[in-house]
Formats: sequence, structure tokens, C-alpha cells
Amino acid sequence: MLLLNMLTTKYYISIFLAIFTFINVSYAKEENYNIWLSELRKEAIEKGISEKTFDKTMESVVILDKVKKLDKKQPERTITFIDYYKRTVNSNRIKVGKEKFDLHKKEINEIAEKYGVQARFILSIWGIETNYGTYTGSFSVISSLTSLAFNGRRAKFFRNQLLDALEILDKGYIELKDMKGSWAGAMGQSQFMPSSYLEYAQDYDKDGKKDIWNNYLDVFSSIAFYLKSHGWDNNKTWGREVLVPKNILISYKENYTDKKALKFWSKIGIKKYNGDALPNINLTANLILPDGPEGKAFLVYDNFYTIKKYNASTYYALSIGILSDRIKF
Ligand SMILES: [Ca+2]
Repeated sequence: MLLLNMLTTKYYISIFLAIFTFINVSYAKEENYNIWLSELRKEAIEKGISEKTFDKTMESVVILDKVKKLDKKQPERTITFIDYYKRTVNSNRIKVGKEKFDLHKKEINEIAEKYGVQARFILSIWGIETNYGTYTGSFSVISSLTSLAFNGRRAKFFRNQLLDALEILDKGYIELKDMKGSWAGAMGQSQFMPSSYLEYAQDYDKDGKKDIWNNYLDVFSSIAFYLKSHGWDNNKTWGREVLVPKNILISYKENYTDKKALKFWSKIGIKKYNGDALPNINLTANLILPDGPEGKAFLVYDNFYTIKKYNASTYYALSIGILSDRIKF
């Protein structure tokens, strides 16, 4: 009986200690958050964001642990290019891309002409970013960005994005309840981060709103303007898949990672994927082997690096290029 009593007492003490520690940790976390928030508030107000917008917006925040976990586990680190590519440029995405091209032919060709970016690349980015506007993310952008800015791996970057998101709300471009996006704060059908939205989003139909969430004309023109602003050349394409002689593949890392003229690549035996000679034009290209010498090989031009300004992943940029080839008319 005495032993039981002792055990019970010990049990209650440990529960008490566990609760006490939990409250203490939460309290410390909350206190840190409040200090962090008051510093952010000061900075936001200095930047011209109204107190009303700041307080109303930040009141809505829910810190999402899931977002931090996702930030640590991005797909490209764990999969090969070929797996990423098969998942991303699948037959359904190609088929729907062709249908969307047909459906929006008139408008998208007009936008392509006006901004100087071929329509197939606009469609391809739209297709891969959000599956042609059907999956734009359902996270609260403000809660996601706050979670990542408060103690995150890339806190400074996300803090600036959060301040830009507050500016977007303060200027009335979108309402808080509609400001949805990916776990990392990429918004709407073009998946613009708030800083890109402020700089590149377009109001193509001139209704006073840069609506990258619901208006496909604004979406297409925003994507096109982003690419053009980052150096897109619509007289050229992105690159191509190529056949590379084995000896070149083996010594790739030592000798062939630099940008070189197409004539050079031709001379050492690189051919188009169908076996034809490379085009005899004055152009420079990089040879890329995303899965090493055993995998696919590509020669990429300057536009490929412009796609990487949209999303820095090599897998992504290659997939955008290939999808654009598959959906063009
Ligand atoms: Ca508009």
C-alpha cells in the first residue's frame, strides 16, 4: 500500500512537472513571438503599412508547424530528375496544355506578342506551377510566411516577403480571406511570392485589380512580364535534349561544364536527340546532365536561365522547357 502510494505520488509529481514544463515552454515561445511581432510591427509601420492593416492581419495568424517541416523537405533533394520529370510532364498535363492553348488561343497569342514571350512557355509555367490554375494552394499566405519568418531556416527572406504581403493587403489589391497560396507563400495561379507580385503582377484587362488568383488574362500577362523582365528572348527557345558521345559524358565534370558555342558542341559529336545535326547557328549553350552521365543530357540556352529566375530548380526549368515543346502547335 505504501509502495502504491509512493508510486501514485511520484506519478502525480511527474504529471505536474510535465504540465509545468509544457506551460513554461509555451509561455517562453509566446513571449518570444510577442517580442518578434512588436519589432515587425514597428518595421511595417515605418514602411508605410497602416496600424489597422497590420493589427487586423496579424491577429489572424496561426503558426503552422507543418510549414516548417515542409520547408526542410523539398522534393528535388530526394528524387532524381527522371522521376521528377515523369511526374511533372505527364500525358495528362500535355493533353490539358494543348486544350488550354486552343481555348485561350486568341488572348494568349496577343499577350505573347505584346510582352515578347512565346505562348507555349507562358502555358507551360501555368501548367506546372498550378496545373493550369486548378491547384493554387489553400494555405493562408500570411500564416505561412509568419511561420517561416519567425525562427525559420530562411527567416530573413520570409520576413521581407511577409512585409510585402502586408503591403499588398494594405493597398487593397486582395482581401485577407482570399490571400491563399502554397505553404511557402507563393500566391495565385502564377505562384508569385509577394515581392514578385509587387514588382511584376499585371492588370491586363484594366479592371483595376492585378488578379493572379482568378483572372487568367492577368495570370498570363504577369508570367510573361516576369520572364521578359528577367531577360527572355522570344527569338530563341530554351534548349533541347541531346545525344552525347560516351567519352564526353565521362569527362564532363572536368572539361564540359562551361558555356560554349553550338559549333563546338557539334564538333565533339553532340547531336539532336533524333540523331540529326545541331542547328548551324551562332548560339552558346551549356551541357547539363541532371542525373549524371547515365541519365538524360541537355544543351540549354540563355532562356533556360531566365526560367530558373522563376524557380531556381534545374529540374523545374528543364521540365518547363520540355512541356513547352510538347504542347506547342
Ligand atoms: Ca485585372
